[in-house]
Amino acid sequence: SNIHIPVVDILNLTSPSTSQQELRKLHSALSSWGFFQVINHGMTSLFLDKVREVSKQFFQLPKEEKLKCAREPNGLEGYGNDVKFSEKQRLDWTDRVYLKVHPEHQRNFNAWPQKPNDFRSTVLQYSENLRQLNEVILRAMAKSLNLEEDCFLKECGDRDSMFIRFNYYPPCPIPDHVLGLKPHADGSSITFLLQDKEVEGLQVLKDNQWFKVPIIPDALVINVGDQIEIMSNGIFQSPVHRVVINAERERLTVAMFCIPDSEKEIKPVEKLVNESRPILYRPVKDYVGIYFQYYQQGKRPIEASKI
Ligand code: AKG
Repeated sequence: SNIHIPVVDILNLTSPSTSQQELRKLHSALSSWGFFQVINHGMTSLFLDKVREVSKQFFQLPKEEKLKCAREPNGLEGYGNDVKFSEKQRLDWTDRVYLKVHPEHQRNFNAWPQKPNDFRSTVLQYSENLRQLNEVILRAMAKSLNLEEDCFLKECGDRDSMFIRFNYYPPCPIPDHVLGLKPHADGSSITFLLQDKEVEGLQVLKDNQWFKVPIIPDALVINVGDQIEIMSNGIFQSPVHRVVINAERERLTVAMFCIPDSEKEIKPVEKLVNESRPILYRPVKDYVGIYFQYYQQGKRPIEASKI
């Protein structure tokens, strides 16, 4: 079934008189679904189409061309498929490109597609837009919890990173037997997703049931990841989601993961801990490192931090 995840209007969050109603909507979306969609985020429909277009053009290149930016065997960035870590594992039906876009000095352009020609400039522009939007969202989230506006933001700094993942799901002859992406929750603080304009596939788990995340063409889908679940002492829920695939149609999405500095300790905000809401998570460092270990063992990484 479809879900009615709230659609939040950024203009109502950024005006001097931030609308209380919009903040309540945000709070309720994040505490029940962990997902919401945003409109009026400042990027035009034309620009979002451009992001989708350069991504799709890359995946349509001949294999030899794509392999020029192939992920190294033990590497993280570049072009490749699902990472294989066990013989028993059922691989996700997907082609991907994974790149670190922030901080700027850590960009490794050797792993970036050289074609199409405007791939790099488009992705850099998109990343800069999302870096700014991330700040707006972090402020709004803090306000919706009655915290100081910069409460989450001051935990972020120049050493925080942003990774972009282009997901291309080709049509699959046996879509009922394979997934585009296995169930998981994100290890990020926040994830932004630009969905395919026409083909659905993203589903979110709630009360043991899978719900489709509907397409709103010019909106961005946002979900919180485990690190915000920890900082919010569990008030905001990092949702488990998966991707189903399609027998006839290809699907393309672009995910951006915002990740706090791995040297910093992540822990519940003090003001969100009290007698009626005891502390639920212990402090963690380098959550993404823990994340991969747990994920490969088939466990939910957030369990590593639960008290
Ligand atoms: C991811 O890249 O982690 C996603 O969840 C992608 C979701 C999608 O392709 O709809």
